[in-house]
Amino acid sequence: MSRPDDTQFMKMALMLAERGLGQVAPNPAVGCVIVREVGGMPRVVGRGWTQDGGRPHAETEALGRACALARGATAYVSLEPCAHQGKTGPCAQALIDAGVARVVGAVSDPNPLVAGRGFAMLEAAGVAVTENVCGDEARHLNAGFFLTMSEERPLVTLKIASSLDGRSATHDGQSQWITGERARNRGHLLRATHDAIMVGSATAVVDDPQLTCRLPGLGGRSPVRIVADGRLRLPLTSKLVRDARKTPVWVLTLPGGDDARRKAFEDCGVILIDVAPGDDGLMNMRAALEKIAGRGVTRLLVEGGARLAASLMRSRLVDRIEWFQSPKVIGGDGYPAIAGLGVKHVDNAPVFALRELISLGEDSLASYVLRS
Ligand code: AOF
Ligand code: ZN
Repeated sequence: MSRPDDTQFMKMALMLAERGLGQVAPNPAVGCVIVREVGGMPRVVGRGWTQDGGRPHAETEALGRACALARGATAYVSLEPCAHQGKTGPCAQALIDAGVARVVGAVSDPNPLVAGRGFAMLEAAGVAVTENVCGDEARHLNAGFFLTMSEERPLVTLKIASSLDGRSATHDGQSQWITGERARNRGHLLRATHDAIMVGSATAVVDDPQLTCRLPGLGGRSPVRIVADGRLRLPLTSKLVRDARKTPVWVLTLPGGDDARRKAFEDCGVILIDVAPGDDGLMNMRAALEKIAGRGVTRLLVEGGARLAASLMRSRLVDRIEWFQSPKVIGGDGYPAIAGLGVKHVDNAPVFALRELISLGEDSLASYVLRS
């Protein structure tokens, strides 16, 4: 049975969990808050979240802070505590050993090693368990982990920066800067909370981007950079290739091609990942995402360009859109943010639901999720 304070403390656990996004893959980002009554009032006696690289788990961290105060307390966990033996013992057992009286969980862990066993272990030891508190929020937060478990692909978030009329560049290709500094900084924050960033080869060739997180203090949080480049058009002199040894670069490419060119990329530290073509001879995006997930990516940020965005959209592989919009109007002779989708009937167009809308100076950021 849930109690009045449960939602409030679970929200706290979710906020802690969020700190791990982009840092913990392939693990989920989990938060844990341990609460006990002190003088008739609930008091937080331990907080923890999944640490960089995915270990220690959130519960270990929180129990370590609470020490003896965990006895008789309630633990709020944003994901079912694990039941398997990893580098350390199961978190469910650690909660039992610490004498926790009640565990409130947001959502069960889809990992087949856990999948209900964590809650069952707790109940078998006499710990009271309340499930499904803030379940939707917890699933939203760890959608990347859930998708890798259920569909063997990462969560795909498309980032777009466009004019008011959805153009990402003028007719002669000029795109710097459509949105202002605050929007660009926010874009860097998005990078930090994803495991990898992907761009198409045209964007990589034309813009020569670095695709790193350059926010003060978050420089170490740059994710893997991925270029979808079927024909290996990326110049060896590009910024991406030049510092591939510092921040990893993966190039998704069609099998075959020039061996010497492949070797030249590999000599620069670039990881080449072969992706089979679809019926149209182009890279099969579903297969590409499976390869990326197989290497541990749960949250993928796609930063353009228009054709990569369209091919993912056509394959129904875009889960979320982060749309930065400036108040400038470029007009129909500019480049569209998303290339043609071949939608004939409006009823067949992909539909997204607005989740959040914020102002960033004179620009706006609208966050959408795919409407299922
Ligand atoms: C928890 N708390 O903070 C996390 C959990 O490779 P391992 O041994 O670290 O286990 C990874 C699995 O543990 C992961 O797939 C997921 O099922 C669970 N993650 N569990 O109790 C945590 N991150
Ligand atoms: Zn655990």
